This record gives sequence, structure tokens and C-alpha cells, in this order.
Amino acid sequence: MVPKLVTIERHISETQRKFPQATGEFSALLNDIALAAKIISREVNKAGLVDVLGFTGETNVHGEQVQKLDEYADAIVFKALDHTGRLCVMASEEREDIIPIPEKFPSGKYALLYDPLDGSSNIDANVSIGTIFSIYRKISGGERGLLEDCLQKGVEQVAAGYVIYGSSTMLVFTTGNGVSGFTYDPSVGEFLLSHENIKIPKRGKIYSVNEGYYDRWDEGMKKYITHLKQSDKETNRPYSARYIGSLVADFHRNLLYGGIFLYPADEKNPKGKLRLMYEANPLGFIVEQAGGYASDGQRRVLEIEPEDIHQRTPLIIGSHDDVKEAEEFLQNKR
Ligand code: AHM
Ligand code: MG
Repeated sequence: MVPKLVTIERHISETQRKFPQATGEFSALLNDIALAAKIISREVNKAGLVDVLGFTGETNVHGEQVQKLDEYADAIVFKALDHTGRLCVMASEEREDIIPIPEKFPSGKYALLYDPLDGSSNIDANVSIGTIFSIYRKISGGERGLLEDCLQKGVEQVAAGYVIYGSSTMLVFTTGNGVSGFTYDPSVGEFLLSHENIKIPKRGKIYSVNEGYYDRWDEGMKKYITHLKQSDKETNRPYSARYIGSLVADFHRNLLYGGIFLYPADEKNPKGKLRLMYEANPLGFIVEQAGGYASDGQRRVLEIEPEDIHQRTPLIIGSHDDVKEAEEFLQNKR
């Protein structure tokens, strides 16, 4: 049987027919992001060969500076999208300030925020890493984008997604009509629909947290993790512990199997470690679209009013009932 081949473009135009309110304007943007993903994926897959080929020093075989992969990924995303006329501004986890669209290119209606290579400290061990992105509508009045276009609450996102560079490369995204997953087929150079309408189980049996920090946690957090380890047939406890230390990979697994990921505030990181704009909001939008929930322990992540593009937040994300239960512990209600 010949399989149904659905590319990102086709999927978006078909979604548009099902949901007349969907505009399909993201088709081109997502395709440009997919192009960046293909290039980053190629480089990530070569990472292990760098030593073998002997160009770990300052220069590569072409006499060019060898960039760190995360800086390279940052530049690729920017270059794949700077000239399209669809974006008015960008912001990257790798850069201090917002990134204007070069004057020579037209300005557009959207702002793109991205974490070019999350978990990049894992590259040398061949662990899966990812690119995360988030798209907002331009709200400022002038022709070019400003900081205020980037500094919007997560509920204002119009699209968000991530690419996971794993045993295969996948692009998972939402434009507000459910979550779709595409797997990259390098032999044809296309991302093809492989996971339609992803839904996260209401309750999982996996917890993902860096338990090495146990001593730094507050009582509520300690009590919650102890609770997950205690046996109880009805609620499927004890849960299994799974922590890769690479957010996209931990999140992706929990999205498919069900489970909860926690990076709470602790003594050393009173605001948590992860970034609201580049990590928590995009994954929060995706998880909610899949039927899950994202919290900072006290409130819904998507409703946090951002003050700084690099601000950190505690992140508790995953299966709906698990995150709600964790909130009860973190708010000392249990
Ligand atoms: P990065 O943005 O510097 O790559 O850090 C983010 C990563 C996440 O991928 C992961 O969830 C977290 O840091 C792990 O932190 P820790 O090593 O403290 O558990
Ligand atoms: Mg990151």
C-alpha cells in the first residue's frame, strides 16, 4: 500500500479547510523553520565526527572558525528567517538583546522567539537535544518590531514548536488547533506527518526531575516526590523516574507516554533555571493543546506577565492531573 504522504505545507492547508478560522499564514514560516531544522540536524549528526576529522581547534578544514554548535544553530535560524518579510523582530536565548530584522529586508506581522539548541551540553554524549520556538503577533505600532512584540504572555502565542534531534529528527508544533508531529525523512529531504493530533494521557506514570537537588528543595516539593515513590495500586504508584537532562527530550517522551517534568525553584535557583520565553511558554502552549498543563507551581505558566525576555521560571509540565496534583503539594495544600 502506498502511504499517505503529508508534508507540513499540505497539513496546514488541510487544517485550514477543517478550521476556517485557521489562516494558514504560518505555512511559510514553519517551512522556513523546517529548513533551519534540517541544517541544524545535519550538523548535530556530524558532531561526533569533529574529533575524527581533526578540526576541533580554532579553524576547520576550510580555514574558517569552528563555531560552537549552539552559536551555529542560532545563526542558522536567524538566516533562514531574516529575509522572509514575515517577521518584524526575533529574540534568541543565545543573545542578550532582541534581534532586529536587517533594514534591507521587509518587516512582517510576527515576532519569533527561539532557543536554538537546548541541552547543548549533552552533545558530546550523543544525547538528544532540541530547538524550541514561539511565535507572537506584532502588537507595536511602528514598521519594525520592538521589545514589546516579544514580551507577551504565553496565552498570546499563535504558534509554537520544537525540533528534537534524536534517533530521528522530529518537528512538533501547534498553531492552536491541536499538536502535530512530523518526522524527517533525510532520503527525500522532507518532514512527513507521523504523529497526528498528539494527546498526552491525563495521568502518567513517569516523573522527570533532577533529584540530585533534593536537599535544595522546599518541603512541598520533597513531599510530592516522596509521594510519587510510595506504592499505591489505584494511582499506579510508584512512578518511574526518567531524567535525561535535556528538556526537549524529557518533554517529548512525557508528551507521548504521559508523565510530569519538574524544574522547581530551589535554594540555588530561587526562580528556577528554565526560561519563560524560550522554554516554558512554547512547551506550555504545546502541552495545553495536547490536553496537558503547565504551571510554575502557583499559577498557569501561559498567564505569567513577562518583564524580561530572559527571565526564569519554575516549570512543572506534563499530564494534566499530575501537574494539578503537584501544584497542591507545592502550595502546601497536602
Ligand atoms: P541550556 O539552555 O543551558 O541548555 O539549559 C537547559 C537545560 C534543559 O535542557 C534541561 O532540562 C536542564 O537544563 C537541565 O538542568 P540540570 O542539569 O540542572 O538538571
Ligand atoms: Mg535552553
